Amino acid sequence: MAIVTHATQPFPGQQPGTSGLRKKVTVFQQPNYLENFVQALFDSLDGTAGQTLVLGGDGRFHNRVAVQTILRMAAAQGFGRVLVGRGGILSTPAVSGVIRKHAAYGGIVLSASHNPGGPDGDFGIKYNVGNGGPAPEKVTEAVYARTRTITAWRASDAAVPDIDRLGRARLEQMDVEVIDPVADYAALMRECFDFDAIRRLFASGFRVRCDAMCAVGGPYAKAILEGELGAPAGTVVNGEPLEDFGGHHPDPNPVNAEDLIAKMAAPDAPDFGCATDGDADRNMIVGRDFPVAPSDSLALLAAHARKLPRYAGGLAGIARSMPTSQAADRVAQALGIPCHETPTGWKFFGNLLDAGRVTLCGEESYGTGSDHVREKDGLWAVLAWLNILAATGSSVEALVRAHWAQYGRNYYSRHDYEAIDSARAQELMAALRAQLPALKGQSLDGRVVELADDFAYTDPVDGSVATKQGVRIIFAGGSRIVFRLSGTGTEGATLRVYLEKYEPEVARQSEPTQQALAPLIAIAGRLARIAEFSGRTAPSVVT
Ligand code: VG1
Ligand code: CO
Repeated sequence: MAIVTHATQPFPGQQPGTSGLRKKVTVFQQPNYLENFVQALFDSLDGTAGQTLVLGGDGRFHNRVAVQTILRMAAAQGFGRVLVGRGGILSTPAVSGVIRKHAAYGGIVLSASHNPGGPDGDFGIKYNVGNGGPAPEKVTEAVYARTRTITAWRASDAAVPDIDRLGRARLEQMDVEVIDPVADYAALMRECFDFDAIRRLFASGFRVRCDAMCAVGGPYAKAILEGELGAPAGTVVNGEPLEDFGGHHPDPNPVNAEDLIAKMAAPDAPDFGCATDGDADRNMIVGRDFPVAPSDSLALLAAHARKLPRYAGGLAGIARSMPTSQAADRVAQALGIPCHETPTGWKFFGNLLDAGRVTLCGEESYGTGSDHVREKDGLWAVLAWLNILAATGSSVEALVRAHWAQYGRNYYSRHDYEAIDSARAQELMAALRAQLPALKGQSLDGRVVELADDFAYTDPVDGSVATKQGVRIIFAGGSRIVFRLSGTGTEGATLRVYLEKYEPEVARQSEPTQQALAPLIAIAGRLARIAEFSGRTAPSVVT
């Protein structure tokens, strides 16, 4: 068998976004498309000879084809070993954990995460570095630069070993080790949480509905919740990963997980509801008729972290993405620890975690995690909640309301205008930016603008700078409006408008969220001329 060099030509637009390269499946199916990107990645890595690579994906359509191709290319690149999840399956947090546990060089995650799948859906590829986290921008930029000059890719022409059977085989000089996708991850969860306490909670009759959205979280949730923790069979629903996610949008928010929201609002609702996304790094937590805002979830986990074995010694710090609400900041302040504000995307948390500056991280987009891996982790968040509920004997709603009473409530919502015209979206942002210098000190509907800028971030560890990370308008008293364009969509542009209002008074903490935020929503629409630029009179998704 031989290593064969295939001539190719660059494809435009192979630029990784917020989290890897995401395109329609049909784009990835073009000859050389995936190969070019993977070769560009390999070309920009140093010293891969003899090293270990981790490989797996969320099982969406095209996953298997891509795994086979990448195995052949990794053999040509001279990797010593590839650890591949059985059936090509590994959740994003599991990849991160496996890279760390086995001191791998890095890993490749095949997923477009929360984007829909299937032949007409999306596919994606993401590279994680040796700390287990998403490649920082200097790596993704080097890969993108290479995709623009690439002329050839290399692969073994040998048959790829069976990836459905655990064990070790050879491909050229490389070992292909097919691993149980769940084992290492489950071991890590046992170190983080008090499994006995959660077992007792289930034994007491506590009922959970865990919706894996026909995505990769299913096998993990089944093995851990039903297998280890004694939750009754049927606790995990939609637990088989399907290539098209059953035609659903595997994004755990109240809009896409409406079935879970309905079940949790029914008279016989379980005590706790949760959902995970396509690659199982996101989570949604729902109490009885009580969805928890992700920003609140981060703040609450931080406030109760000492009840969780891994975090019993306290937290070094917290980090949240800029658009995430400031609820966590208040907890950090009370704990006397720093709270870092980073651009959107988990890659910006990596340095802070590696440097030991933060222990918990979170994003408003249903992402929460900690220093146990370098990705957000859906099932980790679910288990953290269950552990806290077991330790406090409280309901979800009671816990959240007690949190608000102590720290105040940050009313929060995100409005998405999806698949709008890209050029018009750019114009909208440009027009907003042009207004920024004049906004400071102005009063908008009686609210004084304290700060108006385009968020820029200097990484405190390596000094790298990220600019244009979102327009933010901060009012006296802490209310905020943030505007940014999505970096994960595959159709036109998506405008995200993030709205936040702080309310310290318990008596005023029970208003419907959209009502509480209505004055800010009106200001946002007017300032950004959303209807005019987007051609829409209402957002397509409100979370
Ligand atoms: C979105 C979210 C962001 C998240 C990213 C990847 O990015 O807003 O918080 O990190 O998705 O999540 P954007 O650029 O579309 O706003 V995952 O679960 O899709 O990889
Ligand atoms: Co995801």
